[in-house]
Amino acid sequence: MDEEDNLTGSYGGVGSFPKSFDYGGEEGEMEEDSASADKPRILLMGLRRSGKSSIQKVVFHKMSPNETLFLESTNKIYKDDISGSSFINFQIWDFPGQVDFFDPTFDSEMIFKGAGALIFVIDAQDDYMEALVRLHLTVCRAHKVNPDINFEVFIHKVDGLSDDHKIEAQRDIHQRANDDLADAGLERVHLSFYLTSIYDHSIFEAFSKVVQKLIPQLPTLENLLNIFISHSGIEKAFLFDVLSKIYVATDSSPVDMQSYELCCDMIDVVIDVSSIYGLVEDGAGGCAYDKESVAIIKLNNSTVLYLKEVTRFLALVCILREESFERKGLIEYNFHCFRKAIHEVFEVGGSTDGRGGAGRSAARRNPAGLNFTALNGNGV
Ligand SMILES: Nc1nc2c(ncn2[C@@H]2O[C@H](COP(=O)(O)OP(=O)(O)OP(=O)(O)O)[C@@H](O)[C@H]2O)c(=O)[nH]1
Ligand SMILES: [Mg+2]
Repeated sequence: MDEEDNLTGSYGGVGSFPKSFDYGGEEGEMEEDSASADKPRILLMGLRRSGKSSIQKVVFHKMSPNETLFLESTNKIYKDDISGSSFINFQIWDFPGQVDFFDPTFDSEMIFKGAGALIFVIDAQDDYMEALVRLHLTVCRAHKVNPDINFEVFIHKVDGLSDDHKIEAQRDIHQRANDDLADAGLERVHLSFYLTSIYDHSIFEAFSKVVQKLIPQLPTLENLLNIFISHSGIEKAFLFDVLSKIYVATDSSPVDMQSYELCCDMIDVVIDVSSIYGLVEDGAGGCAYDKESVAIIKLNNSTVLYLKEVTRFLALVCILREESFERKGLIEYNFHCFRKAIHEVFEVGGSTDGRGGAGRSAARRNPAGLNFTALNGNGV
C-alpha cells in the first residue's frame, strides 16, 4: 500500500513530465519544439529472443504475430517515436538482448533518467533463471538512477503454456524476483507482473495498463467515462488509442477480456472497411480514421457495439444492450458532452498556451460540471 501511494504520487506529479508532454491536438502536426529526447520513455529490456522487438512491432506497427518469426536480433537501441500517429506521446526504446551494464559506453543516467516505465520481458517458454538474474540487475541499476520509474514485468510467450503452468510460472517468478529484491534491501520497489503473448490480446491489455499509469489525467478520464455510461444506459466503455488498440481509460467496472477483445476487433473492422471503401484523403499518414468516424454493430445476442471519434487519435467504443440503444439521441447528446470534456482535459484544439497543465487543473476543478442528460428512471 505504501508503495502504491508513492507511485500514485509520482504519476500525478506534473513535474515528472516535461512541459512538452502532450497528447497531440487536431492541428496536423505535433509541436516541433518538443525535442524527442524530452519525451517520456518506455524502455523494453530483457534477454535475447525474449520477444521485445516483436511486442513493439505488433503493438505499434500492426505487424502480424507470424511475421515476427523473421525479425532479426536487435543490435543497438532502437528508438521508436510514435507520437505523430498515436495518442501515446512516448518514445519506445527497444534494447538489444545483451545490454552490458558494465560497458563504459552504457550511460545509465541518460537511459533511465527520463524513463516513465521499464518493461522487462521474460520468455516463459524458456528457462527463466538467467532472466531473473538480469531482471534483478536491471531493476537495481534503474532504481538507483530513477526511483520513480515503474517496473513492469511481462511474463511473455505464454501462448505455449497451459493455464496451470501460466499461474505457476507467474507465482514462481513473482516470488523469486521479490525475494531477490528483499535480499538487496529493496523490498519497497514494486514490480507489476503480466502474462502476455503477441498471439492474443493479452499484450495489448498489458501495454494498456503500463501506459495508463503514465497518464496523469487518468482519474479524470475514468470519472468522465463513469458519468457518461451511467447517464446513457451503457454497460462498458473504453477510450481507445486507435493506432495501437491500447485503451487509455475505461469506466471503473471490471474489464473482462472478452469485452476488450470485442472492442479491439471492432476497431479493426472499422479501420479495414473504411480503408477499403472510405474516402481516404492522403493527409496525415493516409489514415482511415477521421472526425466522421462512427460505427454501430448489432450482434445477434441483443448487444450493440458503438464506436465514435473523440480526437484524432482516440475513439470511444461502447458495449450496450439493444434496448438502451433505442435512446440513441440521448446517447449522442451525452457523447457530445463527453467529447467536449475530453477536449477540455487535453485542450485539444484549444487556443490557450497553458497546454496540459492548465487543462488538467480545469478538469480537476470541474470534472463533472457537464450537462449530461440522465436516462429516465436511471436514478442518477
Ligand atoms: N510463441 C511466441 N513467440 C513469440 C512471442 N513473442 C515473440 N515471439 C518470438 O520470439 C522470437 C524472438 O523475438 P524478438 O522480438 O526478435 O526478440 P528480442 O527480445 O527482440 O530479441 P533481441 O533483439 O535479440 O534481444 C521471434 O521468433 C518471435 O516470433 C509470443 O508471444 N509467443
Ligand atoms: Mg529485438
